[in-house]
Amino acid sequence: MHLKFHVLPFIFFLVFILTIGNAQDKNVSPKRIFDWEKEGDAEGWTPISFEPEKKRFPFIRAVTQSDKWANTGKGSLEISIESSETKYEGMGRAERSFYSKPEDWSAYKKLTAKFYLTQNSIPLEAYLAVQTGEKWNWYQGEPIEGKPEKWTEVSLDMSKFKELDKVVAIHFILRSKISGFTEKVYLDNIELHENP
Ligand SMILES: [Ca+2]
Repeated sequence: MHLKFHVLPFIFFLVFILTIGNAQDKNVSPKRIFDWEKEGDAEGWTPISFEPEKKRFPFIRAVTQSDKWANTGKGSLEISIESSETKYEGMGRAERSFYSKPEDWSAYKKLTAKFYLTQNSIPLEAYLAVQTGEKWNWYQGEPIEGKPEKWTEVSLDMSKFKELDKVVAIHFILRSKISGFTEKVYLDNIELHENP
């Protein structure tokens, strides 16, 4: 009979630990929102479309679904850069807009994506940006340097963003110190995370 009183608290403790463990498992699994697995489907992504900003981010000329490289599955988004040989162009932007139907990301605190540079790629940095609300609040992350023949993660801490329940656009931005080149960069596995 005595044994019962010693064993019971232990069992409660065990159940408590298992419950906590399960809850954490649920929190850490991210939600994948873009992975470009369907042939010919760019999943709504385009080169920059907002006319007034094109001067600032000119050098991404085309985006297309591709099976050449992949971080998840078989496909990714191929981003084609063509920077001017006659004037300096340091940045380019690919984007997916939700203006017609804003996305609710209020349950998430971090956005991540992976990008791939080809073997002889010129040095390129990448960062993510998100726009929210009717006033198109702009939030951007820190630029990360890519590595040739490697997938590099770029991330954006969204924990302090306003109007995250009305996300109107997501941007992938590339920048370069030199100009006058053509290059292809691959983007894949964009995920939302509940934890920052
Ligand atoms: Ca993929």
